[in-house]
Amino acid sequence: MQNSSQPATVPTSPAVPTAPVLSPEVADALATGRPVVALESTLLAHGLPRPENRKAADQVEDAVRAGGAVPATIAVLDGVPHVGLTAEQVDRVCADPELAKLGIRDLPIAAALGRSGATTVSSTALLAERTGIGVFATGGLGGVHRHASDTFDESADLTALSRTSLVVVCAGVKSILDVPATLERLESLSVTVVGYRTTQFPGFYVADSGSSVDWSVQTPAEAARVFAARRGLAPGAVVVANPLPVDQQLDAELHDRVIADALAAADAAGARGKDVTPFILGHLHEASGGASLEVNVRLVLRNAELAGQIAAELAALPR
Ligand code: PSU
Ligand code: MN
Repeated sequence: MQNSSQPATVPTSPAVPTAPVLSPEVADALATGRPVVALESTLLAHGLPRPENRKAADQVEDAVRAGGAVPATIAVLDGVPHVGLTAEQVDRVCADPELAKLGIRDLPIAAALGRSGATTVSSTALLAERTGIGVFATGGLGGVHRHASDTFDESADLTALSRTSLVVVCAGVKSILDVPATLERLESLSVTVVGYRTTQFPGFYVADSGSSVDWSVQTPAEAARVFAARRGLAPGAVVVANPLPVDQQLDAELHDRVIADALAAADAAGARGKDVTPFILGHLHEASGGASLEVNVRLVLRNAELAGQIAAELAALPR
């Protein structure tokens, strides 16, 4: 992985190749053992509005660099998974309103039919791991939706993280979800979860979700060591939950009000399946007058920088 002298070679089918194409910068960094951080594209294409998403895409990559690592934004273009995008490729991801949202189960269809799409936490984690990238930054994980006992709506992110070996830096799970139920599922799935300098589990737009976790790490080096140990023991992810500082969070009263509105609107509109999360996030950004958008971008940038620091520590560990 990060300290090997060659980029990872991944199995691929001669009938329909699925091996990711690496940008020259990412390929070089992996070949020379320099730190790399994977970034997902669904949060750009489906989580943030156009045209603000395009600026955010550059800012997130800059934040990874500020943390000390090479950014590798991941998306599928014309059937080919790309790890590390050119500016034109990022333009495509951010501009196309028809771009698909691809979880792991959608990747073979995109590959076989030559389709394009943004990758979620689940599919980004899979492609990152196959490429030999050990650290991934996002905003908030998908999880168990409220009323999931009726709808069975639980994000594929959770099961993906149970079998994918990498560090995921996030601000908890999106606060539109059932956070306690999501933490229970992460426990059942044996996903390692640590708070970053806190044992209060972050609430995405707000510092504290009201749920706690058992463990915290104090430094990027500690997070890297936890992952090194996890990798030595069993496949699966280490979630590093990085809260916003209280003075940077979304106003708590506004938060509760707009989330209740957004959930009701999603219900009324009959949003289903993978449209639920983008619908609710879009509604929130409008209903909060852009306040939730600003906070969403801010937390992603903080996660990207911390991920860069963790990747740098990981690259410095002996393999
Ligand atoms: N983080 C954000 N915004 C987002 C997401 C994460 O700040 O839009 C995306 C991720 O791609 C995650 C997806 O995988 O939301 C979850 O979608 P679903 O609930 O349909 O699994
Ligand atoms: Mn879902």
